[in-house]
Amino acid sequence: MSINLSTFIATECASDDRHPVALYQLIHQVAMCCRDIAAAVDRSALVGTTGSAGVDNVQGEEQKKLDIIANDLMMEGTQTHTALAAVASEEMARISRTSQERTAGQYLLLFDPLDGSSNVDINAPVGTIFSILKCPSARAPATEADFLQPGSEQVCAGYAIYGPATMLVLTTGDGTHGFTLERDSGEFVLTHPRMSIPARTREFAINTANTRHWESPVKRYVQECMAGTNGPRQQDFNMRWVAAMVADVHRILLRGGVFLYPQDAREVSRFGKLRLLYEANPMSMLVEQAGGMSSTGQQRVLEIQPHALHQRTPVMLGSREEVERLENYHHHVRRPLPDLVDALRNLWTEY
Ligand code: AFP
Repeated sequence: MSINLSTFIATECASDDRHPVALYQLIHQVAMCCRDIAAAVDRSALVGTTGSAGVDNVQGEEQKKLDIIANDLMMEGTQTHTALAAVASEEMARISRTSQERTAGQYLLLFDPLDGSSNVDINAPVGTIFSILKCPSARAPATEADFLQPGSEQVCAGYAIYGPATMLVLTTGDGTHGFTLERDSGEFVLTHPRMSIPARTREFAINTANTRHWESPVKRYVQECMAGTNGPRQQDFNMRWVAAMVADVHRILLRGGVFLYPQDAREVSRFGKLRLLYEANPMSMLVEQAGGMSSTGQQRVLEIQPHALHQRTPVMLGSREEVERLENYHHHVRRPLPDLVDALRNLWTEY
């Protein structure tokens, strides 16, 4: 008998005394928003919502029409949820409060409404990434500072992938579980319980056009993979790059591999491309809950103390043995002026 998301949630509620029912209701509501976004993506070519919106978002990146539509759907679907204190999105400069009169125990929701949105125009996979935190300041309106918690504090992380099938993958700290949307009934059905990433892999994902800008440990790792049977790894590797983190991480959850978006010498003040709070943290929790690892090369991603809502971070995640190898390569290289780098990191408050 198939288990749908509502049944799964009811069972989790009954057996899990770590989280109140309100959290599971919120997760269900986020899932419904993802279902609406899937429908919007599905019909985009028919109703003229592909392509650029002609404006930049708060990060100075070009917004697609569907970035705005997906953000609106998430906001409309969650704004009135009583368990929610405030929301933060890649597409919004500041947080949005959902309730001024709060009681303790409410939640904060963060999301990237449409990850990999440039893929929409070529009918390739895109997705929504989300993270839920407890709101620490009880009985007062939520502030941006409330969101600046390490990823290890997440009570739920997940993503929806809009590919040949729409899937929802989530964790509340007890394994990573995948649900597939049954289009006729509109139900998410549990198809991938307790996903598990193999510790070993022969597949890596990185944008190799940036090779010349990487730090030496990443160059070394990729060069060794590319040397194949003739190199120190003594085996051939495959390279994959979908240009949407959701899709690359989804592949890794299903068959292993490693995904890298490292520090880039061009963006010294930005410490990587991907956003810590609503991209790297949720993906890291999902990967760890599936037995994988996630690191910056220097430290576990989930232990980074955030200092800004839209801060970026280097990410290396996936099969355990490969991420351990990457960490070893980083530890063998002395970081230039580490104090200055850390000071810059702390000073960089906005992006
Ligand atoms: P967009 O959402 O702006 O398309 O960016 C997607 C993304 O942040 C992430 O999902 C990909 O892994 C990465 O960018 C792809 O970056 P490249 O432009 O280097 O391929």
